[in-house]
Amino acid sequence: MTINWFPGHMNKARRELAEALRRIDVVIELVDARLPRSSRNPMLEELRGETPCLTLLNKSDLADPATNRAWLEVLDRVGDRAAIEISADRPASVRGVPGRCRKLAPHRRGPGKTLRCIVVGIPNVGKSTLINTLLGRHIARVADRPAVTQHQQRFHLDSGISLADTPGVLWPKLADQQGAYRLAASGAIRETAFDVMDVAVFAVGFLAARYAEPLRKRYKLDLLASEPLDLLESIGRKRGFLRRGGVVDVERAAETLLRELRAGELGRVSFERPEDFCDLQS
Ligand SMILES: Nc1nc2c(ncn2[C@@H]2O[C@H](COP(=O)(O)OP(=O)(O)OP(=O)(O)O)[C@@H](O)[C@H]2O)c(=O)[nH]1
Ligand SMILES: [Mg+2]
Repeated sequence: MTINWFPGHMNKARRELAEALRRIDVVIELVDARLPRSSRNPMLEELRGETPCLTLLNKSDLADPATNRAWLEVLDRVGDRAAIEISADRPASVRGVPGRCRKLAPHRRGPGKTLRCIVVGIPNVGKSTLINTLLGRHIARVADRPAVTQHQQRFHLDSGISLADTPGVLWPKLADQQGAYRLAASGAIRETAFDVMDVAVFAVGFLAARYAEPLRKRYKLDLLASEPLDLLESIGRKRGFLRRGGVVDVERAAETLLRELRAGELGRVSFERPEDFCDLQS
């Protein structure tokens, strides 16, 4: 699959991120709980140097709870970072974020000192939503599509913390094609940059392998065909997506599957588990 990863503003965002990281006390890294590895920006480690990092598994409401726990265990093992799971529908899960940031930068405690934090992450992962929850107001612009925030913007919390919202950044090369498919299936990449059919074929094949029962139930399928394209065709047939002559509209089935998967209508789905990565085995 070829994905046009790096439109002009993404390039600019990378430069801005590198620049912004120089005056920062704590990096708040948002990853998508459904794909914590593939949604993590590999450039961040290189760019942040020794600045401590709080990793937040966001959209945890859409991911498998047991898999969320498994990821937190893995992420907790890594040196100067802390990790917690959060979701926008549970503001209480977000409340601990300022305290965690303070803990990571004890030298910035004291009267008159502002803790400077930056929120980074891939497009559409929920950075602006997190900032709004922390502020208790809808100030940062939010929408369910990638590349909504176009410029860095700084906000102040009452508790002496400043937060910078940043545009989502994807990286130019992706070594792992599976990762690219997961990102596209999760909604991190603009639909104009990939082939919907390709990604839906990946997604339905993945669901048949790991979430067969929810897939069967959602689309009222008796048996799951072994070929992903046949699966999409049975979904289209069940939904009555027929073209003239009774031919199934497989494209419409593909779009429907991706939309419903992203909205959580197939239940809580994690696209990757720690055991899928050999370097994460303990
Ligand atoms: N289910 C779920 N949806 C969320 C969560 N957090 C954010 N969203 C939704 O995800 C979409 C993107 O949220 P934004 O806050 O605009 O994401 P962003 O990271 O700022 O995106 P860019 O500015 O485009 O990089 C919106 O539809 C949010 O409502 C969450 O915890 N769970
Ligand atoms: Mg945003």
